[in-house]
Amino acid sequence: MSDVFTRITEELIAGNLKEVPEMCRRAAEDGVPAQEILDKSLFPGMEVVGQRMKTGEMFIPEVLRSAKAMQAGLEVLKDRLVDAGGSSHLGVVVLGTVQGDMHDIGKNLVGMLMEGAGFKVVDLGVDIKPEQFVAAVSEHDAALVGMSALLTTTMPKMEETVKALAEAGLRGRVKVMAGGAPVTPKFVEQIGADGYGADAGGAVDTAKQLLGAA
Ligand code: B1M
Repeated sequence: MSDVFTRITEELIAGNLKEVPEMCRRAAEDGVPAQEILDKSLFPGMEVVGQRMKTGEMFIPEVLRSAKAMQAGLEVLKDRLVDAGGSSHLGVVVLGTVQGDMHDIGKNLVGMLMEGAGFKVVDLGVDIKPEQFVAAVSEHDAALVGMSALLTTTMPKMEETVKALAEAGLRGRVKVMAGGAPVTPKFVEQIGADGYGADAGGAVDTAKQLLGAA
């Protein structure tokens, strides 16, 4: 089985948009749990891509292709990844990647699992300004804001968003959580947010705890 994982990882690094979803589908149909495919092939592949990006061995267009291949793999695994028991309505979550940041794969995964767990997810997308989060909370009567950031340079936008929600008088009725590779529990505490998610599964657990649904 490790052979299959290695091959998916290699195709992801190569940015093969056809092979990655196809191989994920076949592995899942052969009974490999979707989470295992993620953990043992897609995540490690993205790690390698990140390393090669850092050292200049891979350039943005190539990284983007790998990102698209990962997204295609996630789409195939989506139904198998989500918690089938999550049919109840646990509350509205406004989700987005903060201003200046275009990374959305992790945020999309968080959204998928939250939906599967029973939250209604309003995904605002990427590059979301504090005022857009504020407007969406009012518009959708959200109980929770979920912010994602992958760049150290965009992390301050998380604090600005928490402040903007407070200035709009919404902080009493909406919980705020944050996650993304550079985000830490300490940072979350410092900016006055309520919760942290290390990964997509952890994000769902935190969301449930914050909304008293755990
Ligand atoms: Co970018 N990039 N990137 N990139 N990119 C990183 C983040 C980087 C670490 C690469 C590196 O140098 N090693 C680096 C950041 C360095 C830093 O700030 N410390 C970096 C950089 C520098 C850049 C650019 C500045 C490069 C440039 O232009 N010179 C540029 C910035 C663009 C912008 O945003 N303004 C850029 C661009 C891009 C692409 C567009 C090419 C592409 C993004 C495509 C897309 O997302 N649609 C891209 C990619 C793919 C990456 C890496 C390789 C992979 C990110 C990813 O998708 N990981 C990344 C290196 C890496 O992470 N190893 C890198 C897989 C994903 C499932 O994990 O997003 O961490 P992740 O999500 C996890 C958790 O973090 C968590 O759960 C998820 C599932 O486990 N999580 C949450 C995420 N959000 C959460 C929210 C929660 C809770 C948990 O609650 C709400």
